[in-house]
Amino acid sequence: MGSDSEQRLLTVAAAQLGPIESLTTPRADVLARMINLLQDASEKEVRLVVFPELTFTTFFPSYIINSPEEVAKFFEPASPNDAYAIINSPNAKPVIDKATELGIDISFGYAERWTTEPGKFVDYNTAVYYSATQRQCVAKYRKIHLPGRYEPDQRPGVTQQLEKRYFTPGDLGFQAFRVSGLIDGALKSEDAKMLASPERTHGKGDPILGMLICNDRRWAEGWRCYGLQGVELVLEGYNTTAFAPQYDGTEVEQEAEALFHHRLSCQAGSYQNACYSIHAAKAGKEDHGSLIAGSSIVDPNGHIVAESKTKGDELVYATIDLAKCRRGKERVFAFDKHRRVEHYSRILDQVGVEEPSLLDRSQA
Ligand code: CDV
Repeated sequence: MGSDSEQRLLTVAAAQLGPIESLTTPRADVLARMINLLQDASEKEVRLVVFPELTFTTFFPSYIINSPEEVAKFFEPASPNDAYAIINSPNAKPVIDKATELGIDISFGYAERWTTEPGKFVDYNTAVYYSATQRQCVAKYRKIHLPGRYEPDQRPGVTQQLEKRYFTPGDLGFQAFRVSGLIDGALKSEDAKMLASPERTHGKGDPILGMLICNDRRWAEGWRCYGLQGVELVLEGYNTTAFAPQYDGTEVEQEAEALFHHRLSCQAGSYQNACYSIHAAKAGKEDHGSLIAGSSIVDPNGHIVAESKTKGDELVYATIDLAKCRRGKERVFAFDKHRRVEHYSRILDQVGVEEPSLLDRSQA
């Protein structure tokens, strides 16, 4: 007998993008490809589409760009006066308009230039969630675990990863959010007032979502922050290097290993937090190197329910039942019953590794 009797069905998709070849690939080309994927999603009755990290451009942090004017071309302006300016940017608006017309919610990544006062800005690697029914963005996430380095690797022929040069770590934390309009009959706060115990609302309201960006999916800490808010669906876009000549292994070996670690992270994160997750790649050979595919939808038991078959533009979709999150949340990962926070202080107090002291020879 499961506790997941009442279905909460939702058709969702990862919109994998094939390569965006170079720094000068026209945005209009990318927008047209995204619109095609949305059209495809509409024909499949998809309600929510996730696009990759830095959706609109090639993965520019793989390039050494020294001119601030050139760097600025990759960023979208935002400010406290208009935190979601992206939706009116000509660089994104055609996609927003299409999503609104089709009634499909979308999440996508972009480079955000946050200006607090003239001349002062902070650059983030950002994702937003746009609700088609509400005609507005309802959530923003800024990438927290930035990989790579600030100074370029000077060895000839290497694949660069310069996210620490172009972005500041996100400052918004892992804030879960609910989205209306996705699940029929969702319990609302007014209804809950009639219930004796607040826990009886768990798993019955509008879906609880969280966003991660690429490297974040490898870090259990972010997943667990969402898990502790009852997350049911994690959205994640990525650009993951398939091959870098400076590392060991042939192209085939490195790509297989990168895909293995990608799947391992997504499947473990979903299982250990009893949630679904959607993962959208930018894939294939761009000018700076190659990126893995492997866009997928993962269920709360850690199984991949749909996965991309190509390295090109591809819609990976599935109808999921959010009620299936309840079993994990109420049994193995019933956090309120089983977590032992008195032993977890190291996770907050310590950043790097502190090994136990070396042993004496006498202890050999
Ligand atoms: N864009 C990324 O965050 N890429 C990292 C690589 C550099 C490890 C990733 O986790 O896929």
